[in-house]
Amino acid sequence: MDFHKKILVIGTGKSGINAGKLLLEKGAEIVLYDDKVDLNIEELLNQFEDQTGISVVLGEINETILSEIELAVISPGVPTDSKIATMVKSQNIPIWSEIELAYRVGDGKLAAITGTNGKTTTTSLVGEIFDNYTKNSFTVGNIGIPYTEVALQMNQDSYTVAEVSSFQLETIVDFHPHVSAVLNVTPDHLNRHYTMTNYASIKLDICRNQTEDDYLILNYDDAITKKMEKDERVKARVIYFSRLHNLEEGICLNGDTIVLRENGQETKVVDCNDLILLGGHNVENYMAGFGIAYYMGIPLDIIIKTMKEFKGVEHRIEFVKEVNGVAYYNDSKGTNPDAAVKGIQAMNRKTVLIGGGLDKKVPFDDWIKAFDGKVKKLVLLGETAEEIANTAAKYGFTDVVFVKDLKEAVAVSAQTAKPGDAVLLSPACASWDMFKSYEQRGNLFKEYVNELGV
Ligand code: UMA
Repeated sequence: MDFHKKILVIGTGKSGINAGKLLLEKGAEIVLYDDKVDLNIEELLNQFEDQTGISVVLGEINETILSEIELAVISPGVPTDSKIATMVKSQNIPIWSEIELAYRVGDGKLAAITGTNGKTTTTSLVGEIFDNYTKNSFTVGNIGIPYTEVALQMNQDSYTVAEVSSFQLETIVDFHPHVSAVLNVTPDHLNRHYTMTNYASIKLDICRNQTEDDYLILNYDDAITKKMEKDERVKARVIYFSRLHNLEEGICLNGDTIVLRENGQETKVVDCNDLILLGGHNVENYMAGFGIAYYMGIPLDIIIKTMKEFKGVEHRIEFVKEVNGVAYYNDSKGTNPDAAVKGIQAMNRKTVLIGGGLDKKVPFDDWIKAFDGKVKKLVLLGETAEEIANTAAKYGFTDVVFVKDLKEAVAVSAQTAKPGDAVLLSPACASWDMFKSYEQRGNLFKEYVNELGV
Protein backbone atom coordinates (compact mmCIF):
# COMPACT_ATOMS: atom_id res chain seq x y z
CA MET A 1 0.00 0.00 0.00
CA ASP A 2 1.26 3.47 -0.87
CA PHE A 3 1.33 5.74 2.17
CA HIS A 4 2.50 8.85 0.31
CA LYS A 5 -0.58 10.81 1.31
CA LYS A 6 -1.84 13.17 3.96
CA ILE A 7 -3.04 11.05 6.86
CA LEU A 8 -4.93 12.16 9.95
CA VAL A 9 -3.83 10.51 13.20
CA ILE A 10 -6.58 10.81 15.81
CA GLY A 11 -5.37 10.76 19.43
CA THR A 12 -1.84 11.53 20.58
CA GLY A 13 -1.32 8.87 23.25
CA LYS A 14 1.08 6.00 22.60
CA SER A 15 -1.03 4.58 19.75
CA GLY A 16 -1.18 7.92 17.92
CA ILE A 17 2.49 8.76 18.36
CA ASN A 18 3.66 5.34 17.16
CA ALA A 19 1.17 5.27 14.28
CA GLY A 20 2.48 8.72 13.32
CA LYS A 21 6.12 7.58 13.43
CA LEU A 22 5.36 4.55 11.31
CA LEU A 23 3.43 6.61 8.74
CA LEU A 24 6.24 9.16 8.45
CA GLU A 25 8.68 6.29 7.95
CA LYS A 26 6.47 5.05 5.10
CA GLY A 27 6.52 8.48 3.42
CA ALA A 28 3.25 9.97 4.63
CA GLU A 29 2.54 13.51 5.71
CA ILE A 30 0.63 13.47 8.99
CA VAL A 31 -1.82 15.67 10.82
CA LEU A 32 -1.84 14.82 14.52
CA TYR A 33 -5.19 15.52 16.10
CA ASP A 34 -6.25 15.52 19.74
CA ASP A 35 -9.38 16.79 21.51
CA LYS A 36 -7.31 18.23 24.34
CA VAL A 37 -6.68 21.89 23.53
CA ASP A 38 -4.15 22.39 26.33
CA LEU A 39 -1.62 19.81 25.11
CA ASN A 40 1.95 21.09 24.87
CA ILE A 41 2.66 21.05 21.12
CA GLU A 42 6.43 21.28 21.60
CA GLU A 43 6.44 18.24 23.90
CA LEU A 44 4.25 16.41 21.42
CA LEU A 45 6.58 17.13 18.51
CA ASN A 46 9.69 16.34 20.53
CA GLN A 47 8.62 12.71 20.49
CA PHE A 48 9.54 12.66 16.80
CA GLU A 49 13.19 12.64 15.74
CA ASP A 50 12.43 14.50 12.51
CA GLN A 51 9.47 16.84 12.61
CA THR A 52 9.19 17.38 8.87
CA GLY A 53 5.80 16.45 7.49
CA ILE A 54 3.92 16.80 10.78
CA SER A 55 1.23 19.31 11.66
CA VAL A 56 -0.83 19.40 14.85
CA VAL A 57 -4.48 20.28 15.32
CA LEU A 58 -6.02 20.49 18.81
CA GLY A 59 -9.72 20.83 19.59
CA GLU A 60 -11.55 21.84 16.41
CA ILE A 61 -10.44 20.72 12.96
CA ASN A 62 -11.52 22.82 9.99
CA GLU A 63 -13.07 21.58 6.76
CA THR A 64 -10.12 22.78 4.65
CA ILE A 65 -7.63 20.59 6.48
CA LEU A 66 -10.08 17.71 6.42
CA SER A 67 -10.60 18.04 2.67
CA GLU A 68 -6.90 17.22 2.10
CA ILE A 69 -6.97 14.04 4.23
CA GLU A 70 -7.07 10.67 2.43
CA LEU A 71 -6.98 8.31 5.41
CA ALA A 72 -7.48 8.54 9.18
CA VAL A 73 -5.88 6.28 11.78
CA ILE A 74 -7.80 6.29 15.04
CA SER A 75 -6.52 5.56 18.56
CA PRO A 76 -8.48 3.00 20.56
CA GLY A 77 -9.53 5.50 23.24
CA VAL A 78 -11.36 7.72 20.74
CA PRO A 79 -14.99 6.61 20.28
CA THR A 80 -16.11 5.96 16.71
CA ASP A 81 -19.11 8.21 17.33
CA SER A 82 -17.01 11.10 18.69
CA LYS A 83 -17.27 14.46 16.94
CA ILE A 84 -13.94 14.07 15.13
CA ALA A 85 -14.71 10.52 13.91
CA THR A 86 -18.17 11.60 12.76
CA MET A 87 -16.68 14.52 10.79
CA VAL A 88 -14.12 12.23 9.16
CA LYS A 89 -16.80 9.71 8.20
CA SER A 90 -19.05 12.40 6.77
CA GLN A 91 -16.21 13.29 4.33
CA ASN A 92 -16.02 9.62 3.27
CA ILE A 93 -12.45 9.38 4.54
CA PRO A 94 -11.65 5.77 5.52
CA ILE A 95 -10.88 5.24 9.22
CA TRP A 96 -8.40 2.56 10.22
CA SER A 97 -7.74 1.25 13.66
CA GLU A 98 -4.12 1.65 14.77
CA ILE A 99 -3.86 -2.19 14.65
CA GLU A 100 -5.08 -2.18 11.04
CA LEU A 101 -2.21 0.12 10.08
CA ALA A 102 0.31 -2.07 11.91
CA TYR A 103 -1.14 -5.21 10.35
CA ARG A 104 -0.77 -3.78 6.82
CA VAL A 105 2.86 -2.84 7.45
CA GLY A 106 3.86 -5.80 9.62
CA ASP A 107 4.72 -9.29 8.43
CA GLY A 108 4.93 -12.90 9.60
CA LYS A 109 2.48 -15.10 11.49
CA LEU A 110 -0.11 -13.39 13.65
CA ALA A 111 -2.22 -14.57 16.58
CA ALA A 112 -4.78 -12.20 18.11
CA ILE A 113 -6.58 -12.48 21.41
CA THR A 114 -9.69 -10.68 22.61
CA GLY A 115 -12.29 -11.22 25.34
CA THR A 116 -13.40 -9.25 28.37
CA ASN A 117 -10.99 -10.85 30.81
CA GLY A 118 -7.83 -12.92 30.71
CA LYS A 119 -6.53 -11.22 27.55
CA THR A 120 -3.36 -9.84 29.05
CA THR A 121 -2.45 -13.02 30.94
CA THR A 122 -3.12 -15.21 27.89
CA THR A 123 -1.26 -12.83 25.57
CA SER A 124 1.74 -12.79 27.91
CA LEU A 125 1.77 -16.58 28.07
CA VAL A 126 1.61 -16.91 24.28
CA GLY A 127 4.26 -14.17 23.97
CA GLU A 128 6.60 -16.12 26.25
CA ILE A 129 5.95 -19.33 24.29
CA PHE A 130 6.79 -17.54 21.01
CA ASP A 131 9.85 -16.02 22.60
CA ASN A 132 11.10 -19.42 23.70
CA TYR A 133 10.60 -20.65 20.14
CA THR A 134 12.16 -17.74 18.25
CA LYS A 135 13.75 -14.45 19.22
CA ASN A 136 11.97 -13.04 16.15
CA SER A 137 8.74 -12.65 18.13
CA PHE A 138 6.58 -9.73 19.23
CA THR A 139 3.95 -9.27 21.94
CA VAL A 140 1.86 -6.21 21.13
CA GLY A 141 -1.43 -4.34 21.38
CA ASN A 142 -3.69 -3.51 24.31
CA ILE A 143 -1.13 -5.14 26.61
CA GLY A 144 0.76 -1.83 26.37
CA ILE A 145 3.13 -1.99 23.39
CA PRO A 146 1.43 -0.44 20.39
CA TYR A 147 1.47 -2.80 17.42
CA THR A 148 2.63 0.13 15.23
CA GLU A 149 5.72 0.57 17.44
CA VAL A 150 7.28 -2.67 16.22
CA ALA A 151 5.52 -3.45 12.93
CA LEU A 152 8.48 -2.26 10.84
CA GLN A 153 10.83 -4.71 12.59
CA MET A 154 8.80 -7.74 11.48
CA ASN A 155 9.63 -10.06 8.60
CA GLN A 156 8.00 -13.15 7.13
CA ASP A 157 9.50 -15.38 9.83
CA SER A 158 8.18 -13.29 12.72
CA TYR A 159 5.70 -14.58 15.26
CA THR A 160 3.42 -11.93 16.72
CA VAL A 161 0.74 -12.17 19.37
CA ALA A 162 -1.58 -9.18 19.71
CA GLU A 163 -3.94 -8.46 22.59
CA VAL A 164 -6.80 -6.63 20.93
CA SER A 165 -9.58 -4.74 22.67
CA SER A 166 -13.07 -4.07 21.36
CA PHE A 167 -11.93 -0.45 20.89
CA GLN A 168 -9.21 -1.62 18.51
CA LEU A 169 -11.43 -4.09 16.65
CA GLU A 170 -14.14 -1.53 15.90
CA THR A 171 -12.23 -0.09 12.94
CA ILE A 172 -10.34 -3.02 11.43
CA VAL A 173 -10.60 -3.62 7.69
CA ASP A 174 -8.23 -6.40 6.50
CA PHE A 175 -6.77 -7.38 9.91
CA HIS A 176 -6.38 -11.14 9.61
CA PRO A 177 -4.80 -13.30 12.32
CA HIS A 178 -4.00 -16.93 11.54
CA VAL A 179 -5.22 -17.91 15.01
CA SER A 180 -7.71 -15.75 16.88
CA ALA A 181 -9.36 -16.20 20.26
CA VAL A 182 -12.39 -14.80 22.05
CA LEU A 183 -11.86 -15.79 25.69
CA ASN A 184 -15.17 -14.67 27.20
CA VAL A 185 -17.69 -11.82 26.99
CA THR A 186 -19.11 -10.22 30.17
CA PRO A 187 -20.38 -6.64 30.74
CA ASP A 188 -17.71 -3.99 30.12
CA HIS A 189 -17.32 -0.73 28.17
CA LEU A 190 -21.09 -0.37 27.76
CA ASN A 191 -20.68 3.42 27.99
CA ARG A 192 -19.02 3.13 24.60
CA HIS A 193 -20.64 0.10 22.94
CA TYR A 194 -24.12 0.60 24.52
CA THR A 195 -25.43 -3.00 24.32
CA MET A 196 -23.98 -6.41 25.10
CA THR A 197 -25.02 -7.62 21.64
CA ASN A 198 -23.04 -4.86 20.01
CA TYR A 199 -20.04 -5.38 22.33
CA ALA A 200 -19.96 -9.16 21.65
CA SER A 201 -20.36 -8.62 17.93
CA ILE A 202 -17.37 -6.25 17.83
CA LYS A 203 -15.29 -8.87 19.65
CA LEU A 204 -16.19 -11.56 17.12
CA ASP A 205 -15.07 -9.26 14.32
CA ILE A 206 -11.58 -10.53 15.20
CA CYS A 207 -12.32 -13.49 12.89
CA ARG A 208 -14.08 -11.72 10.06
CA ASN A 209 -11.18 -11.99 7.58
CA GLN A 210 -10.18 -15.51 8.59
CA THR A 211 -10.66 -18.41 6.16
CA GLU A 212 -11.02 -22.17 6.56
CA ASP A 213 -7.20 -22.34 6.82
CA ASP A 214 -7.30 -20.38 10.06
CA TYR A 215 -8.35 -21.14 13.65
CA LEU A 216 -10.77 -19.48 16.04
CA ILE A 217 -10.39 -20.49 19.70
CA LEU A 218 -13.59 -20.09 21.75
CA ASN A 219 -14.59 -20.68 25.37
CA TYR A 220 -17.22 -23.43 25.57
CA ASP A 221 -18.09 -22.46 29.17
CA ASP A 222 -19.11 -18.89 28.32
CA ALA A 223 -22.71 -18.61 27.13
CA ILE A 224 -21.89 -15.88 24.59
CA THR A 225 -18.67 -17.27 23.08
CA LYS A 226 -20.14 -20.79 22.93
CA LYS A 227 -22.74 -19.54 20.46
CA MET A 228 -20.33 -17.57 18.29
CA GLU A 229 -19.61 -20.57 16.04
CA LYS A 230 -23.02 -20.06 14.41
CA ASP A 231 -22.25 -16.50 13.30
CA GLU A 232 -21.92 -16.10 9.52
CA ARG A 233 -18.56 -14.35 9.92
CA VAL A 234 -17.00 -17.58 11.24
CA LYS A 235 -15.19 -19.40 8.44
CA ALA A 236 -12.16 -20.47 10.46
CA ARG A 237 -11.97 -23.88 12.13
CA VAL A 238 -13.42 -23.47 15.61
CA ILE A 239 -11.51 -24.99 18.53
CA TYR A 240 -13.29 -24.96 21.87
CA PHE A 241 -11.67 -25.03 25.27
CA SER A 242 -13.61 -25.95 28.39
CA ARG A 243 -12.79 -26.20 32.08
CA LEU A 244 -16.24 -27.46 33.01
CA HIS A 245 -17.23 -29.86 30.21
CA ASN A 246 -15.75 -33.05 28.89
CA LEU A 247 -15.30 -32.22 25.20
CA GLU A 248 -15.05 -34.86 22.51
CA GLU A 249 -12.93 -32.51 20.41
CA GLY A 250 -10.98 -29.54 21.73
CA ILE A 251 -9.07 -28.65 24.87
CA CYS A 252 -10.46 -29.74 28.25
CA LEU A 253 -9.60 -31.43 31.54
CA ASN A 254 -9.14 -35.13 32.14
CA GLY A 255 -8.96 -35.19 35.94
CA ASP A 256 -6.43 -32.47 36.78
CA THR A 257 -4.71 -32.71 33.41
CA ILE A 258 -5.26 -30.34 30.50
CA VAL A 259 -5.67 -32.47 27.38
CA LEU A 260 -6.13 -31.87 23.67
CA ARG A 261 -8.64 -34.07 21.88
CA GLU A 262 -8.26 -34.13 18.13
CA ASN A 263 -9.54 -36.69 15.59
CA GLY A 264 -10.42 -39.16 18.34
CA GLN A 265 -6.93 -38.97 19.88
CA GLU A 266 -6.07 -37.53 23.27
CA THR A 267 -2.78 -35.72 23.92
CA LYS A 268 -1.78 -34.96 27.50
CA VAL A 269 -0.66 -31.33 27.79
CA VAL A 270 0.05 -30.55 31.43
CA ASP A 271 -1.10 -31.41 34.95
CA CYS A 272 -2.67 -28.28 36.52
CA ASN A 273 -0.74 -29.01 39.73
CA ASP A 274 2.46 -28.24 37.79
CA LEU A 275 1.22 -24.74 36.91
CA ILE A 276 2.04 -21.64 38.96
CA LEU A 277 -1.08 -19.45 38.53
CA LEU A 278 -4.04 -20.39 40.69
CA GLY A 279 -7.79 -20.18 40.10
CA GLY A 280 -10.25 -21.57 37.58
CA HIS A 281 -9.97 -18.49 35.39
CA ASN A 282 -6.25 -19.15 35.01
CA VAL A 283 -6.90 -22.76 33.95
CA GLU A 284 -8.96 -21.20 31.14
CA ASN A 285 -6.15 -18.80 30.28
CA TYR A 286 -3.67 -21.68 30.16
CA MET A 287 -6.02 -23.71 27.94
CA ALA A 288 -6.56 -20.83 25.53
CA GLY A 289 -2.86 -19.97 25.47
CA PHE A 290 -2.01 -23.58 24.75
CA GLY A 291 -4.54 -23.76 21.88
CA ILE A 292 -3.28 -20.55 20.31
CA ALA A 293 0.37 -21.59 20.43
CA TYR A 294 -0.38 -25.13 19.25
CA TYR A 295 -2.36 -24.03 16.21
CA MET A 296 0.30 -21.43 15.43
CA GLY A 297 2.57 -24.45 14.98
CA ILE A 298 4.82 -24.17 18.04
CA PRO A 299 6.28 -27.53 19.15
CA LEU A 300 4.52 -29.13 22.11
CA ASP A 301 7.63 -29.41 24.32
CA ILE A 302 8.29 -25.65 24.10
CA ILE A 303 4.65 -24.87 24.87
CA ILE A 304 4.54 -27.18 27.89
CA LYS A 305 7.86 -25.99 29.32
CA THR A 306 6.73 -22.35 29.05
CA MET A 307 3.33 -23.09 30.58
CA LYS A 308 5.05 -24.61 33.60
CA GLU A 309 7.41 -21.63 34.00
CA PHE A 310 4.87 -18.85 33.40
CA LYS A 311 4.47 -16.53 36.41
CA GLY A 312 1.64 -14.25 35.28
CA VAL A 313 1.41 -10.48 34.88
CA GLU A 314 1.79 -7.39 37.05
CA HIS A 315 -1.38 -5.78 38.53
CA ARG A 316 -3.40 -9.02 38.21
CA ILE A 317 -4.01 -10.43 41.72
CA GLU A 318 -0.36 -9.56 42.36
CA PHE A 319 0.94 -10.22 45.88
CA VAL A 320 2.61 -7.00 47.07
CA LYS A 321 3.86 -7.78 50.57
CA GLU A 322 2.82 -8.67 54.10
CA VAL A 323 2.70 -5.85 56.65
CA ASN A 324 1.88 -6.63 60.30
CA GLY A 325 0.50 -10.02 59.30
CA VAL A 326 -1.80 -8.52 56.61
CA ALA A 327 -1.28 -9.63 53.00
CA TYR A 328 -1.69 -6.87 50.40
CA TYR A 329 -2.77 -7.73 46.84
CA ASN A 330 -2.78 -5.44 43.81
CA ASP A 331 -5.52 -6.29 41.33
CA SER A 332 -5.66 -2.87 39.67
CA LYS A 333 -6.28 -4.72 36.41
CA GLY A 334 -9.66 -5.77 37.83
CA THR A 335 -11.23 -3.01 35.73
CA ASN A 336 -14.70 -4.52 35.36
CA PRO A 337 -17.03 -6.46 37.69
CA ASP A 338 -16.26 -9.87 36.19
CA ALA A 339 -12.50 -9.41 36.58
CA ALA A 340 -13.05 -8.21 40.16
CA VAL A 341 -15.16 -11.32 40.89
CA LYS A 342 -12.05 -13.38 40.02
CA GLY A 343 -10.01 -11.14 42.33
CA ILE A 344 -12.19 -11.72 45.38
CA GLN A 345 -12.59 -15.42 44.56
CA ALA A 346 -8.81 -15.80 44.67
CA MET A 347 -8.68 -14.57 48.32
CA ASN A 348 -8.64 -17.31 50.93
CA ARG A 349 -9.04 -15.07 54.02
CA LYS A 350 -11.11 -12.18 55.39
CA THR A 351 -10.53 -9.27 53.05
CA VAL A 352 -10.67 -5.49 53.14
CA LEU A 353 -11.62 -4.62 49.59
CA ILE A 354 -10.76 -1.34 47.85
CA GLY A 355 -12.99 -0.58 44.86
CA GLY A 356 -14.57 2.07 42.66
CA GLY A 357 -13.45 4.19 39.73
CA LEU A 358 -14.68 5.34 36.34
CA ASP A 359 -18.36 4.80 35.58
CA LYS A 360 -18.68 2.43 32.61
CA LYS A 361 -22.44 1.99 33.19
CA VAL A 362 -22.17 -1.67 34.11
CA PRO A 363 -24.01 -3.36 37.01
CA PHE A 364 -22.10 -4.33 40.18
CA ASP A 365 -24.53 -6.97 41.48
CA ASP A 366 -22.50 -10.05 40.53
CA TRP A 367 -19.39 -8.61 42.12
CA ILE A 368 -21.16 -7.91 45.43
CA LYS A 369 -22.76 -11.39 45.34
CA ALA A 370 -19.26 -12.90 45.01
CA PHE A 371 -18.19 -11.38 48.36
CA ASP A 372 -19.38 -14.63 49.92
CA GLY A 373 -18.89 -13.51 53.54
CA LYS A 374 -15.18 -12.86 52.86
CA VAL A 375 -15.26 -9.06 52.59
CA LYS A 376 -15.11 -7.40 56.03
CA LYS A 377 -15.06 -3.82 54.77
CA LEU A 378 -15.51 -2.14 51.43
CA VAL A 379 -13.37 0.97 50.92
CA LEU A 380 -14.72 3.04 48.03
CA LEU A 381 -13.37 5.84 45.90
CA GLY A 382 -13.98 7.41 42.49
CA GLU A 383 -17.03 8.12 40.34
CA THR A 384 -18.84 4.87 41.13
CA ALA A 385 -18.35 4.88 44.94
CA GLU A 386 -21.94 5.74 45.74
CA GLU A 387 -23.47 3.40 43.19
CA ILE A 388 -21.39 0.49 44.49
CA ALA A 389 -22.43 1.31 48.07
CA ASN A 390 -26.11 1.36 47.00
CA THR A 391 -25.77 -1.98 45.22
CA ALA A 392 -23.99 -3.47 48.24
CA ALA A 393 -26.79 -2.24 50.54
CA LYS A 394 -29.33 -4.02 48.30
CA TYR A 395 -27.61 -7.27 49.29
CA GLY A 396 -27.38 -6.32 52.98
CA PHE A 397 -23.70 -5.32 52.90
CA THR A 398 -23.32 -1.96 54.65
CA ASP A 399 -19.81 -2.02 56.08
CA VAL A 400 -18.65 0.66 53.67
CA VAL A 401 -16.31 3.62 53.98
CA PHE A 402 -15.82 6.41 51.41
CA VAL A 403 -12.34 7.85 50.89
CA LYS A 404 -11.09 10.75 48.79
CA ASP A 405 -8.08 9.04 47.24
CA LEU A 406 -6.02 5.86 47.05
CA LYS A 407 -3.59 6.95 49.75
CA GLU A 408 -6.45 7.32 52.22
CA ALA A 409 -7.88 3.98 51.00
CA VAL A 410 -4.62 2.20 51.91
CA ALA A 411 -4.42 3.97 55.29
CA VAL A 412 -8.05 3.10 56.20
CA SER A 413 -7.55 -0.50 55.04
CA ALA A 414 -4.38 -0.86 57.10
CA GLN A 415 -6.25 0.38 60.20
CA THR A 416 -9.15 -2.03 59.59
CA ALA A 417 -7.30 -5.23 58.68
CA LYS A 418 -6.19 -7.63 61.43
CA PRO A 419 -3.24 -10.06 61.25
CA GLY A 420 -4.31 -12.95 59.02
CA ASP A 421 -6.51 -10.72 56.80
CA ALA A 422 -5.92 -9.56 53.24
CA VAL A 423 -6.24 -6.10 51.71
CA LEU A 424 -7.18 -6.28 48.05
CA LEU A 425 -7.26 -3.43 45.55
CA SER A 426 -9.66 -4.78 42.92
CA PRO A 427 -11.73 -1.81 41.80
CA ALA A 428 -14.20 -3.40 39.31
CA CYS A 429 -13.84 -0.13 37.40
CA ALA A 430 -11.45 1.55 34.99
CA SER A 431 -8.99 4.01 36.47
CA TRP A 432 -9.40 7.00 34.18
CA ASP A 433 -11.53 9.11 36.53
CA MET A 434 -8.55 9.60 38.89
CA PHE A 435 -5.48 8.03 37.24
CA LYS A 436 -3.76 7.87 33.86
CA SER A 437 -4.03 4.11 33.68
CA TYR A 438 -4.58 0.96 35.72
CA GLU A 439 -0.78 0.62 35.82
CA GLN A 440 -0.42 4.00 37.50
CA ARG A 441 -3.17 3.08 39.99
CA GLY A 442 -1.49 -0.27 40.74
CA ASN A 443 1.97 1.26 41.09
CA LEU A 444 0.68 3.95 43.47
CA PHE A 445 -1.07 1.27 45.52
CA LYS A 446 2.20 -0.65 45.81
CA GLU A 447 4.04 2.55 46.74
CA TYR A 448 1.55 3.34 49.54
CA VAL A 449 1.69 -0.26 50.80
CA ASN A 450 5.47 -0.14 50.85
CA GLU A 451 5.31 3.08 52.87
CA LEU A 452 3.33 1.24 55.57
CA GLY A 453 6.54 -0.35 56.76
CA VAL A 454 7.73 -3.92 57.24
N1 UMA B 1 -8.51 11.40 22.90
C1 UMA B 1 -9.18 12.26 22.04
N2 UMA B 1 -10.53 12.13 21.95
C2 UMA B 1 -11.25 11.21 22.66
C3 UMA B 1 -10.55 10.33 23.52
C4 UMA B 1 -9.17 10.45 23.61
O1 UMA B 1 -8.57 13.11 21.40
O2 UMA B 1 -12.47 11.16 22.52
C5 UMA B 1 -7.06 11.53 23.02
C6 UMA B 1 -6.61 11.84 24.44
O3 UMA B 1 -6.66 13.22 24.68
C7 UMA B 1 -5.20 11.29 24.47
C8 UMA B 1 -5.24 10.16 23.43
O4 UMA B 1 -6.45 10.29 22.70
O5 UMA B 1 -4.24 12.25 24.09
C9 UMA B 1 -5.20 8.83 24.13
O6 UMA B 1 -5.38 7.78 23.23
P1 UMA B 1 -5.84 6.36 23.78
O7 UMA B 1 -6.90 6.56 24.83
O8 UMA B 1 -6.19 5.51 22.64
O9 UMA B 1 -4.57 5.84 24.61
P2 UMA B 1 -3.18 5.22 24.16
O10 UMA B 1 -2.16 5.84 25.06
O11 UMA B 1 -2.95 5.31 22.72
O12 UMA B 1 -3.37 3.71 24.67
C10 UMA B 1 -4.11 2.79 23.87
C11 UMA B 1 -5.00 1.92 24.77
N3 UMA B 1 -5.92 2.79 25.51
C12 UMA B 1 -7.26 2.61 25.44
O13 UMA B 1 -7.78 1.74 24.80
C13 UMA B 1 -8.11 3.57 26.23
C14 UMA B 1 -4.17 1.11 25.73
O14 UMA B 1 -5.03 0.20 26.42
C15 UMA B 1 -3.15 0.28 24.94
O15 UMA B 1 -2.29 -0.37 25.86
C16 UMA B 1 -2.35 1.17 24.02
O16 UMA B 1 -3.23 1.93 23.16
C17 UMA B 1 -1.40 0.37 23.11
O17 UMA B 1 -2.09 -0.44 22.20
C18 UMA B 1 -5.25 0.44 27.81
C19 UMA B 1 -6.68 0.15 28.19
O18 UMA B 1 -7.08 0.53 29.28
C20 UMA B 1 -4.36 -0.47 28.64
N4 UMA B 1 -7.48 -0.51 27.34
C21 UMA B 1 -8.87 -0.84 27.63
C22 UMA B 1 -8.99 -2.06 28.54
O19 UMA B 1 -8.06 -2.88 28.57
O20 UMA B 1 -10.07 -2.21 29.16
C23 UMA B 1 -9.58 -1.16 26.32
